[in-house]
Amino acid sequence: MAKSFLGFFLFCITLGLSHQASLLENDFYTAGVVEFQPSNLLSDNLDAYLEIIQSKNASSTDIIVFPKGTLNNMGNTSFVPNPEDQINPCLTDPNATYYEEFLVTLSCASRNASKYIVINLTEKQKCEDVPEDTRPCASNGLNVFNTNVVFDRQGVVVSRYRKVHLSGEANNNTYMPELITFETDFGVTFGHFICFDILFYTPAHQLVDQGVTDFVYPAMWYSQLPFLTAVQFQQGWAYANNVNLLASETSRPSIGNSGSGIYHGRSGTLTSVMRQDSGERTIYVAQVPKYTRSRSLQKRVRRSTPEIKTRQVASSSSFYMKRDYVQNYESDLLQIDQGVSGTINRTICQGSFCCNFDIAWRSLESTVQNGSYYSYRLGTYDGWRNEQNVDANYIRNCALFTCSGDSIDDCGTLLHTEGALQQPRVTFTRLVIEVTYPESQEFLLIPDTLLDNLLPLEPNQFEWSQQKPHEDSYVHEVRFALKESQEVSNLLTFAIYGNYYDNECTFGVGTEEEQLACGYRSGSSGLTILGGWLTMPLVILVITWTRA
Ligand SMILES: *[C@@H]1O[C@H](CO)[C@@H](O)[C@H](O)[C@H]1NC(C)=O
Ligand SMILES: *[C@@H]1O[C@H](CO)[C@@H](O)[C@H](O)[C@H]1NC(C)=O
Ligand SMILES: *[C@@H]1O[C@H](CO)[C@@H](O)[C@H](O)[C@H]1NC(C)=O
Ligand SMILES: *[C@@H]1O[C@H](CO)[C@@H](O)[C@H](O)[C@H]1NC(C)=O
Ligand SMILES: *[C@@H]1O[C@H](CO)[C@@H](O)[C@H](O)[C@H]1NC(C)=O
Ligand SMILES: *[C@@H]1O[C@H](CO)[C@@H](O)[C@H](O)[C@H]1NC(C)=O
Ligand SMILES: *[C@@H]1O[C@H](CO)[C@@H](O)[C@H](O)[C@H]1NC(C)=O
Ligand SMILES: *[C@H]1O[C@H](CO)[C@@H](O)[C@H](O)[C@H]1NC(C)=O
Repeated sequence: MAKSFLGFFLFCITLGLSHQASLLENDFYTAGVVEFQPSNLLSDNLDAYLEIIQSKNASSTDIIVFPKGTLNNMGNTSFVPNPEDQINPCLTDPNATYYEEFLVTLSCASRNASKYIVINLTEKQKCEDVPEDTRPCASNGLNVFNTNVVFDRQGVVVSRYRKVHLSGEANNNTYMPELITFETDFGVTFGHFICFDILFYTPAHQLVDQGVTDFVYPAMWYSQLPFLTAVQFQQGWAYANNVNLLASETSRPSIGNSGSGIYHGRSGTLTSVMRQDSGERTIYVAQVPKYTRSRSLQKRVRRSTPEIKTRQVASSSSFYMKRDYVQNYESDLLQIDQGVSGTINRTICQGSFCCNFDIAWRSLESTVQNGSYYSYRLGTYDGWRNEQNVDANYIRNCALFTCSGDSIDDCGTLLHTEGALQQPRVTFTRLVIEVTYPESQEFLLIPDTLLDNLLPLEPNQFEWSQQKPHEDSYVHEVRFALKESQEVSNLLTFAIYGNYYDNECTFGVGTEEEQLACGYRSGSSGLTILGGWLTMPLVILVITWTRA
C-alpha cells in the first residue's frame, strides 16, 4: 500500500514537470469523459471517481466530465454553493458540516489534481432561497434538482446547472430554465446541459445560438433504435451545430445505458465508446481543437486515443435497446433480391412532407449457413414524438433503417443472433436523401447514422449540405449522401433527423394569419421576408418565459 502510494507520488512529480495545463495560446485543450458503471454505494462510487481523477490516463487532462446519476442519490442530497459566491468547499468546509462530504472531497480532488471537474449530483435547495418561486414547496422545505457542478483547478464551485427537461425523474424543475456557461483558464467557455435536454431548444441549442462552441454533457441516456442511440445522436448533434461536445455516460449496456465521447463538430468523433455486454469505469481522453472566435478556421484534428480495432457487432443480448414508434412512419420495405444488384429512386411522403431516396446496392452472397439478416425500410415521418409523460418534440424525419424481419413491427430492434451469425446482406454503393425542409423559428437538422457496432458513420464518409435556394425563401434544401468513394455494408440507420422542437412558427403550418404573425409572407414573386424576423428574438423570449 505504502509502496504504491510512493510510486504514485513519484509519478506525479515526473509528470508535473513533463506537462502543464493547456495555456490560453494553445490551439487545443485536453479533455476526459468518463464512462462509468455505478454501484449503489456512494463510498464505492466516490473512491472510483478519485481513482480516475488521479489516474495516469487522466494526467494530461484540463477538464474531466463524469456522467449523471453515478454518485449520490435521494438519500445523500447536498447543498451546492452559488457560483457567484466563489466558494471552495475544500477550504471553507473541510469537515463537511454544511455540504455533503462527497462534495467536499471532490472539491479537494479537483484542487489536488489541478483540473476542472464536472459532476452531476442530486442537489437540495431551501425553497426560502427562491422567494420569487410561488409554486408549492415540498413539506420538508426543499427543492431537489438534477444538477451539474463544476469545480475549477482550485476546487472552487464555478458553475452549477439544473436540468430543465426532466425525464420521469422525481426531481424539481427550476423556477426559470437556466442558461449556464463557465469560463476556463485555457480560454474556452463551456455551456452545459444534461441528458434528455439534448432534444430541446432550451438550453442546449439556445446556447449554441448565443455563440457557445463547447459543451459538457453528463448523461444517463437510454438508447433507442433507430435514431437515438447515445453516440449516434451525440455525434450528430455536435456535427449539426458545429461545436465541441464532451459527453459522459453511465455504463450499463444491459439496461440501455452506454455511449461516451468527445466530438469536434464537422470533423466528427475524437474518441467514443459504445460498450456492449458489461459496463466499465474508464476515462476517454482527447485533445480538443479550440474554435476561434470567427469559427471560420477548422483546425487539424488530433487523435490521442488510437482507433478501435475489432468490430463488435451488436445483438439484442449485448445491448438493451428501446424502440422508436416507427410503425407511425410512412414506409416501404426495400426489396433486395439475393445475388442481384439494385437501385431505387423514390419519394415517400407523409402528408405534405416528402423525402426522396436515391439508393443503390449490391447484394452479398451468404457465407454462413443459418445466418440472420436485417431487412431495410425507407420511411418518412412528420409528427410529434409520442413518448409518454415527458416533454415532446415535433419531428420531420427521412430514414433508411433496419428491421429484424419484413414487418414494420420488426423494425428498430437488434437481431438476436451474435457475432459471425449476423450477415450483412447488402453493400450500399449509393445513399442519397434529398428533402426540402420548411423553415421554423427553432429547428435542427441532423445527419443521423448508425452501424451494427452501434457507432455512427464519420463525416469523412458522408456529404451533407443544407441551404436555402435563395436568400428570401422559407425552405432549406438538404442533401445527405454517402461519399462517392464509399460503400457501407453494416448499416443500421441512414437518416436526416429533423428536430422542430415545439414546431412554433414553421413555414406552411397554420392559418394564413398565423403565418403572417410568424413573419412569413407570400410576395408577388414567390416568398419574401417580412421585417418580422427581426422581432423573432422577442417572440423566443416570450415563449421561453411562458414555458417556465
Ligand atoms: C448516504 O445516505 C445513506 C442513507 O440514504 C446513508 O446510510 C449513508 O451514510 C449516506 N452516505 C454518506 C456518505 O453520507
Ligand atoms: C474539523 O474537525 C477537527 C477535528 O474534529 C477540528 O479540530 C477542526 O477545528 C475542524 N475544522 C473546522 C474548520 O471546523
Ligand atoms: C492528493 O494527491 C496526492 C498525491 O499527489 C494523493 O496522495 C492524495 O490522496 C490526494 N488527495 C485527494 C483528496 O485527492
Ligand atoms: C418539488 O417536488 C415535490 C415532490 O414532487 C413537490 O411536492 C413540490 O411541490 C415541488 N416544488 C416545486 C417548487 O415545484
Ligand atoms: C487507461 O487507458 C488504457 C488505454 O487506453 C485503457 O486500456 C484503460 O482501460 C484505461 N484505464 C482507465 C482506468 O480508464
Ligand atoms: C431520382 O429522382 C429525382 C427526383 O425525381 C431526380 O431529380 C434524380 O435525378 C433521380 N436520380 C437518378 C439517379 O435517377
Ligand atoms: C442450420 O439449421 C438446421 C435446422 O435448424 C440445423 O439442423 C443445422 O445444423 C444448422 N446449421 C448450422 C451450420 O448451424
Ligand atoms: C443526476 O442524475 C440522476 C439521474 O436522473 C438524478 O436522479 C440525480 O439527481 C443526479 N445525480 C445523481 C448522482 O444521482
